[in-house]
Amino acid sequence: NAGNRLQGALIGCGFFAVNQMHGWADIADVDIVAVCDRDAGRAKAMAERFAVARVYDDAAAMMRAETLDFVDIATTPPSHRALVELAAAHRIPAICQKPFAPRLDDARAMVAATQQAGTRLMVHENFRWQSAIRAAAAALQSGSIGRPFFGRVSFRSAFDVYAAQPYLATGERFIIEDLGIHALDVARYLFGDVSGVTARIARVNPAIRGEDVATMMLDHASGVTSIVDCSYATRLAEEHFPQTLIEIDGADGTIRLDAGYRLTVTTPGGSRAEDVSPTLLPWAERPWHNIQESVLAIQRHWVDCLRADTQPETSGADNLKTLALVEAAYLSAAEGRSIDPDTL
Ligand code: NAD
Ligand code: 89Y
Repeated sequence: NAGNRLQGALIGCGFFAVNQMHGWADIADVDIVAVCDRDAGRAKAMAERFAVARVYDDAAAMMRAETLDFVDIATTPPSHRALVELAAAHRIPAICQKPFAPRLDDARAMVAATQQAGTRLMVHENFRWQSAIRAAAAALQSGSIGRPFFGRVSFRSAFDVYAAQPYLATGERFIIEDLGIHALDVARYLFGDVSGVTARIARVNPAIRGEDVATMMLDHASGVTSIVDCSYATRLAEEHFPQTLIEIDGADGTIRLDAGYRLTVTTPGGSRAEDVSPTLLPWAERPWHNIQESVLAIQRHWVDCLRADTQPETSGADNLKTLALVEAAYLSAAEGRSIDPDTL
């Protein structure tokens, strides 16, 4: 196509997709040529807002009619499998929002379908792309704190997420599947593969159906033990939504990513504190700006991978390991024992 620009299409024009559309608008060599939502009014509104040429209420019709370099699936999980399989059938590379699928078996089938089609698949697992989290990872990888032995990835808030995402209040599963999944992925990103998960869950808010508190302990093959804890029932003096806080203890020092995007690295040579606040993109809205910046970062990564014909960091195959941690956590909480995610 003209000038080797990439032509993409958005599927699902709801709450979060607006960020993805802003992200695409910021990437010079991508054109979103069509948008689709089964609710035609939402698709039309998104097309008008972002000056998109064509509008569909049926993804299959869109994939038949358009010549696409990729589709960006921003629907809620129940539709993910059918849409990824549809893209694979049309040999169209696909990005799929997290949670990748409602269950591990669906996700495995989605990876198999894209592998058979020979098309790329990336899960929009964006938290590891937040600049503050990248800064903590770079400090760890520099080796300055020595061999890590303990980690904590923590997300505690009382922000009203149900207002913009009402479906979060009605599902049988809530915080591990929706938010803990990001924190579990960050733990994998920092400390590597996991051989054991022990979890406890609770529902504190009586107005929702699923769990809004989860405390998980992970055994990493690297020798690190990590705690991944998340809560939407934690009222603090200062609301930190949507910041992920990180603690890493190593043989020679420590790393702390504290509230307010303050990164402190302590080594035998002393302590160094740095402000690693995300860039406030022109379209961003506090407090969402760290997530919004990570949306642009992961979408740039996708374009780089398509251009170079390489696997994205959070490919479908990679994300099976994060989704296995979600399943392991629910099973551990239900049965009160530690679960090896490789047995699922
Ligand atoms: P939403 O309900 O606001 O929007 C989803 C849209 O998809 C709706 O307009 C719906 O009509 C449409 N849709 C559903 N099935 C469809 C189908 N088969 N074909 C076409 N359209 C279809 O949901 P949301 O809050 O925007 O969440 C969407 C996804 O984004 C979820 O998976 C959620 O977990 C994820 N999310 C990710 C982040 C992040 O930081 N990565 C943040 C928030 C939400
Ligand atoms: O859906 C969730 C996500 O992915 O990031 C925060 C969120 O919007 C609410 O928990």
